[in-house]
Amino acid sequence: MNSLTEISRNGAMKRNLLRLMLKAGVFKFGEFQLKSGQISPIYIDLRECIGYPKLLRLISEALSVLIQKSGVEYSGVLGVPYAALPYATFAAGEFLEKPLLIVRKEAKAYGTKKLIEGPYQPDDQLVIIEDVVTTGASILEVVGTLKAESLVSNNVFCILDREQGGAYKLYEAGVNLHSLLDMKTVLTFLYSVGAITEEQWNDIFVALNLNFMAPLKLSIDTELEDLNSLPYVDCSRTPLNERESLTESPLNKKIISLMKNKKSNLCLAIDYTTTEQVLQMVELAGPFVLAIKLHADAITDFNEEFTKKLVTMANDINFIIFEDRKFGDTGNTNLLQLSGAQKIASWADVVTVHAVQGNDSIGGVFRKLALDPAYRLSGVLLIAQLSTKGSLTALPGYTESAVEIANNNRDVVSGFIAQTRVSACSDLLNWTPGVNLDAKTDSAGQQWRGVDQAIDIQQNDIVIVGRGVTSSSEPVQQLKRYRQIAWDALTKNDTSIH
Ligand code: BMP
Repeated sequence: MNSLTEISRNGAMKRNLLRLMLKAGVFKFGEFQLKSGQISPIYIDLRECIGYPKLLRLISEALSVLIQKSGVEYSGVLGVPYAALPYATFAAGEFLEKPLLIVRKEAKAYGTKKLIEGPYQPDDQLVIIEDVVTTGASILEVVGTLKAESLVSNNVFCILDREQGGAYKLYEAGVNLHSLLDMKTVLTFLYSVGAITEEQWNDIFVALNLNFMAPLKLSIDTELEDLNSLPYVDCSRTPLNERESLTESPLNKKIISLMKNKKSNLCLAIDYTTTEQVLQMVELAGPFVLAIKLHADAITDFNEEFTKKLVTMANDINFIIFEDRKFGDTGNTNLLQLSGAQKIASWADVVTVHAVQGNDSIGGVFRKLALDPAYRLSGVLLIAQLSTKGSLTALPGYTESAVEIANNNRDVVSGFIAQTRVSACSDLLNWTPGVNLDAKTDSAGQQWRGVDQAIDIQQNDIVIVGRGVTSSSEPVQQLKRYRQIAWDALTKNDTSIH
């Protein structure tokens, strides 16, 4: 698949980059004389990028992701002056959190007379950041300077490979070139969005002496450009059978086994306010769902008899009882709430917990009850992202921190409440609210999307549907409809199921 149409953060990042570059005037069209004497109808001026903070940030982030994904080991980031310095500074300081080094063009005639600035020891491995690679000559010069100081630098990360032989020259010298963009990607994008004609495409290939290829028009979906709506991790879904045996959490083993038996990855959110209404709906929904989600504190006549009936039904019809309390206090208060008036830990299989309270309060308290057979509670779902418009869970670093807490507490955290897949660990389940096949928003900040978006594109596992079913005059029909669509989407490429 071409990276320009990839449904992933990587694909979206490239599309965003190219769109912003186009707006910033990076691609200039006209008649430009090249070093070779050829006349080119395009001139790519990456220097324009630093004038646009959003673009500068996005390029630095994309370079950082490229470095992280490469698996290369390194102790510092070297920016090649001058053009690559802003990106290297941003990438090293903000995204990679590694020391920045700079190689001077000429040694100072006074002071330390050093050619390389920044902290280093002999034999340190560095990654090099460059803006554009044409023939590779200037990179090789830098590599030579570093070698003279016993520094190793076999990997260069650049924004654009002009495809003028640079990659091969570097390869011959034992240096790998990793580029965010190459000329063919740039030209395919420009042609696809109508910024260049077929004639210009041909002229550019000739002028730049590129290996010819026929013009390629891709349909580039602007709806997929919101980075936050795409999976945090690029991974294909592991077959359910494999996930069942991988997971060490008894709760997840039960959930996955239920999913397979009932052919359902549907959780119904019953947000009714009386026990009678709730129990009636549970009876209708029980056979079709994997889980019933409640807000016990919204039920005005909540009582112990209700929870007894609920537990009996859950045991008979086989579903998970999910109390969506969203605990978010000190560990001690969580504990009091779990065993307080509503005795949540004694009837709920799983509860939601806000990551905001931090690792210790989550791990300590919930583990204590979840691993104690005296309580029904056997796991928690961490809120990694909320579905509401403007939620602060979208602030940089929040979701990643929630994932880290989950990783530290794998015996008690069974998965996430999120909008998009947030972890590559296939034993952690991604539950997603904000699903409705017939409406987009309510009047209170909720944002809904369809099952295709939630399961296919955003790689979630379990859909949480509320009013799509509970406000319908024909709830059973809706339950059947949601269950079928969600199950088909989850299992369509799962060979362990068919
Ligand atoms: P509905 O489809 O009717 O909007 O219901 C969604 C349910 O999921 C509600 O119970 C809500 O509290 C819950 N929820 C949500 O909508 N978004 C979130 O991010 C987290 C939730 O728990």
